[in-house]
Amino acid sequence: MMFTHAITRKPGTDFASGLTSSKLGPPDYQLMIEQHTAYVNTLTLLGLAVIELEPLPGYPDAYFVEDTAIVTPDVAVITRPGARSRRGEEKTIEPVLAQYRRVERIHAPGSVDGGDVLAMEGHFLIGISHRTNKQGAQQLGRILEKYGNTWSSVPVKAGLHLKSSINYLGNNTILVTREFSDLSLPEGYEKIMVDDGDEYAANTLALNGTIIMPAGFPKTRKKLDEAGYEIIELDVSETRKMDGGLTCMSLRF
Ligand code: CIR
Repeated sequence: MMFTHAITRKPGTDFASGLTSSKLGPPDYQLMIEQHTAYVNTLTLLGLAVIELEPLPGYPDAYFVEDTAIVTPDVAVITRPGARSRRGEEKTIEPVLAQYRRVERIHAPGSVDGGDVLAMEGHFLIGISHRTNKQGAQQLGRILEKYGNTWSSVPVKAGLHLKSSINYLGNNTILVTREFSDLSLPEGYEKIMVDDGDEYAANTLALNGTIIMPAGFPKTRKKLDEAGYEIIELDVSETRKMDGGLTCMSLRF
C-alpha cells in the first residue's frame, strides 16, 4: 500500500511523565523535539503529507498517535486505549480521520491499542496484550472483516505491544524477534529474525518502499541491506526511553 498521509503530534513538555517501564533514564525534551522533527521530515521526504497536531495537555503519551486508531483504505477504527491515563486521546484523532475515512469505534469493555495491530496487506495480526483485550480484538476483527480483510490474534508474550517485536517490511516479509519466530503466518509469508540483543530494531517502519529503522543496530541493518531494502536510520533514543518507537509516532494512511 502506498501511503499519502500521516498524522503526528508534537511531544508536550510533560512527555517525560508518560507511562514507561524502561530503565534507560530520563528523556531530554530538546533532544526529543529534534528527533521528532527529523522523523516528521523523513515522512515528508517519503512523500507523505504530514498533519502535525499540537501537544495535548494532560496526556503526556498523546504523541504516540498510532495507538488511537487503525486506518485501512476503507475505514478508520477509533480505538479504546488500554491504559486508563490514555483514554481520551482517541477523541481528538477522530475528527481528523473523519475527513479522510468513514469511522467506526471500539466500545467498552473492549480495548485496543494500535500498537498491537499489524497490517500485512489485507491480513491483520491483532496482539492480545496488557493493552488490547480479547473483546477489543474481536470487535476490531469483525469491523475489518466487514471491509473484506482477514485477521488472526496472537498473544503478545514480550514487549509492550505486538509491533514492539514484529513488523511488516513489504514483499510478504516480516521482521521478528526470537520470541515470535514460531508465529504462524498466512502461506507465502517469510520471516527475517533480528539477533538477540537487537530486539528493539524489530520496530521498523516500512513506508512507500523504504524501511525506517532505529539507529544503532548494525547487525539488523546488515540483514536488511542484504535482503535488498532501501533503509533510512533515525535516532529515537528519547522515544525509546518512554517505551515507544518508530511506528508509534504516526498514523499512516
Ligand atoms: C505507553 O506506555 O502507552 C507509551 N509510553 C508508549 C506507547 C508506544 N506505542 C506504541 O508502541 N504503539
